[in-house]
Amino acid sequence: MALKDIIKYASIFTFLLNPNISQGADSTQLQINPPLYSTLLPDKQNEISVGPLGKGESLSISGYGVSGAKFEGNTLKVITSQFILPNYTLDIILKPNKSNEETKLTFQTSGYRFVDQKDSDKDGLPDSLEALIGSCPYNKDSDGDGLEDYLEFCKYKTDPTKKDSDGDGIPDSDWEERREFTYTIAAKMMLLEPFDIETMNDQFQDVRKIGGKDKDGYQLIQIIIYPESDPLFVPSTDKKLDRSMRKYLNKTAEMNYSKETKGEIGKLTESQPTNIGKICKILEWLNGTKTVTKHAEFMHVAIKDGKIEVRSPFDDPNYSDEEILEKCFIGEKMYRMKEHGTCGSSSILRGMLLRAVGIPTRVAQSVPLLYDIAGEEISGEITNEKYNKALRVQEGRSDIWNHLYNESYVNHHWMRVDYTADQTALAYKMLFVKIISFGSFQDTDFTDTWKDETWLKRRPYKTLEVDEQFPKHKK
Ligand SMILES: [Ca+2]
Ligand SMILES: [Ca+2]
Ligand SMILES: [Ca+2]
Ligand SMILES: [Ca+2]
Repeated sequence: MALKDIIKYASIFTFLLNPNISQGADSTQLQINPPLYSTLLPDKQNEISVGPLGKGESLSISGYGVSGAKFEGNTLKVITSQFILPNYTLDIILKPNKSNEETKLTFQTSGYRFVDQKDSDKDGLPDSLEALIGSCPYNKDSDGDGLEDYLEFCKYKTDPTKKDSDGDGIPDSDWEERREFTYTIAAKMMLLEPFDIETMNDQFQDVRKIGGKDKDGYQLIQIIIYPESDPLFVPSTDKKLDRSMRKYLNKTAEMNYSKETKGEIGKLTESQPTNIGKICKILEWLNGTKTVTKHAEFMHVAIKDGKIEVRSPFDDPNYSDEEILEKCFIGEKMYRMKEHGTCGSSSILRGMLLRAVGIPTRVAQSVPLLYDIAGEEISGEITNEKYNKALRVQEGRSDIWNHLYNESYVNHHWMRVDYTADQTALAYKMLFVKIISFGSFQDTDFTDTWKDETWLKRRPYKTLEVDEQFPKHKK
């Protein structure tokens, strides 16, 4: 295959692909940014058709978040593992045969493809996509049924142009009715504070309180999880911020950063014009940092009046409390040392870095939907093979199990950013229930209810009942 052919065919898709081509001795490296709207979905096969390939030629693919790739005929199937959508940079390595046989190569990815990014009503769906699905580009809720076009399209899979998608007389907005077009898991959970119904309602969850506080302080919550939700995030160069988001750029006691750090991170991300490009760059940087096994967990530490207080001492005799705090809880220090502790600590460092480049970011706390503790009874079960494997994998575990991550505000929606390390498999399937999102540990004190010594006696969360529902209608 001749290099000119690659350039020629790749450039056909310049509105979707941004090829940078370099030629090595025996391979041609074609670096593409997957098309803006081609969402590469975690744990799904993302197809990129390449070819036809010449005899003896082969292609391989690698990139951040790519966990595997294989060819079927002329289709390259890419499997991605990280829940960061959708702007991966993939390196496609083409090994041409030596016979100079002419081969044409085209790149096309599955998903949505659009030329422009204009989003007149700022609902997260670009005008061109709204034209395609028939919704109004100047109205966030085209059919006036109370569900935004964006959520009907990405989460509920109902028709954004009909108040009553299945014509049975019950509007789409009905709490149960909106579950009929996609697979959902319903659960009843008991939660201790802190939790927050407002931030619990997001692109993967519908949540409401169904009871008051019982004598032990638990409140009963009903939650519907939409694990098949495919949020759409359009990479944007727009720097204008929704006013209410400014507080998620603030420096805090833990997400602090110096002028110098801001400058360095700015440099690191300056090659990326879009917000999602910057997020990817920062995640790549974080991948290169070290995880330390110290213990400054959020349940030991609180922030009062901007001062970090250690509520229960850390258990490492080799380090002072102050040193452990610096390694695990203070953004600027972690950045300088290129170190961080567990997920809570990573969420501080990641949050700090994203804020430093002007992307509003907060921290989210989540808990497993099901927890395997001997003798604990939960009514109902999950038969969906895709999800039941992800449940109860923590067999025998009796310590506090939870996961913190970040959410960044991108194109008028909060986007869940990165699920790290061993939690990935569980968390990206959304079978962790998000219980609260917050701008700083100053606003949310976990130390009263999340003490590990009282864990088995007084767990902060407990699932009583689960119930799944497969879609009743095909879209
Ligand atoms: Ca729109
Ligand atoms: Ca609607
Ligand atoms: Ca509708
Ligand atoms: Ca209906």
